[in-house]
Amino acid sequence: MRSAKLKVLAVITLAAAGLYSSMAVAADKLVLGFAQVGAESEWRTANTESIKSSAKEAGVDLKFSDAQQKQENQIKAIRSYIAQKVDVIAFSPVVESGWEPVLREAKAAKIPVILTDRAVKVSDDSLYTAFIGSDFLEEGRRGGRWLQDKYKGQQGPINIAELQGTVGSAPAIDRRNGLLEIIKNDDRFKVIASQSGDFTRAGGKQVMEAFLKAYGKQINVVYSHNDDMAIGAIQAIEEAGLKPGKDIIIVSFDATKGAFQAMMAGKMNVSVECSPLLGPQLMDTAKLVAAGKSVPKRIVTKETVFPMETAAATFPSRKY
Ligand code: GZL
Repeated sequence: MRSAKLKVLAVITLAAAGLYSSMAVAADKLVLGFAQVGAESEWRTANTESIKSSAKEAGVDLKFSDAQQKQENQIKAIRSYIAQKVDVIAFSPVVESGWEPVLREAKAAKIPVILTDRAVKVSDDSLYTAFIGSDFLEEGRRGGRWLQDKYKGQQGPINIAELQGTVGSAPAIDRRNGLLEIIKNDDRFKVIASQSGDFTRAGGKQVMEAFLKAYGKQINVVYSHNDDMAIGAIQAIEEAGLKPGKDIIIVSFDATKGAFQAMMAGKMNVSVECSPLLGPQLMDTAKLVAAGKSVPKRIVTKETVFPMETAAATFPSRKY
């Protein structure tokens, strides 16, 4: 009887020890709550993949949500991470404004917040610990400089139809401002139309159809804030019997696989790189922040410009 009781006691002790050690292991795992914008573009899909695969590789317990491009859904997700008492919160803000209340709640709960991809406009930048992402203003300047080189020595007018990204989002605001900064002193260039296609292919096609109806062959250049809208616009241009990349020059952003395929087909002239592969930097930064280490407030991703002429040679090495 005694030995049986001893055996039971031993089993319970071992099990408890086992449970404890697994809890201890679980307790060691960083818990990161990530509120993603949505799944609106090829870029976003690659960004989500980078975050999920990097979390796995880094041994991070990732809680992930997709807001379908709605700010209220992102705020809800952040609130749920606060309630779950995660170690770190990270998100890609769908628009720049409207984040102060929920960021104050995270601060009150002593949960650090890391921004990835897009920035926020807040009165107190202690509400977030770090921002990992591209310099969209410089991306816009790169698009403007490419246009200046393309039209070097040529007469105007050079009429630009602009496909804007999500209204109020940092990439849409800054890719526009970067272009305007470069062309403001070159009166050959004129933005004759500008409308949001919300970063989606369907949105880009729909807006381009309207532009073609209103301006037709007056349009010399499409300046699209991302490849998905540019690919939608390319479809609309072809359906109108015009040749994208020749009759209408296509300037785009992201440098996704879709852009390389369009450039290799001669239908897109340039894509300014905007890397979605932010996962590894996010995991490294989250671990440092959770360990109470200091991290740079601003971590800028390194990027370049891909013209159609080099697309075929570059494509095999592309990761997204
Ligand atoms: C840019 C990112 C943008 C991409 C779009 O960092 O926020 O959102 O350019 C995506 O393709 O939808």
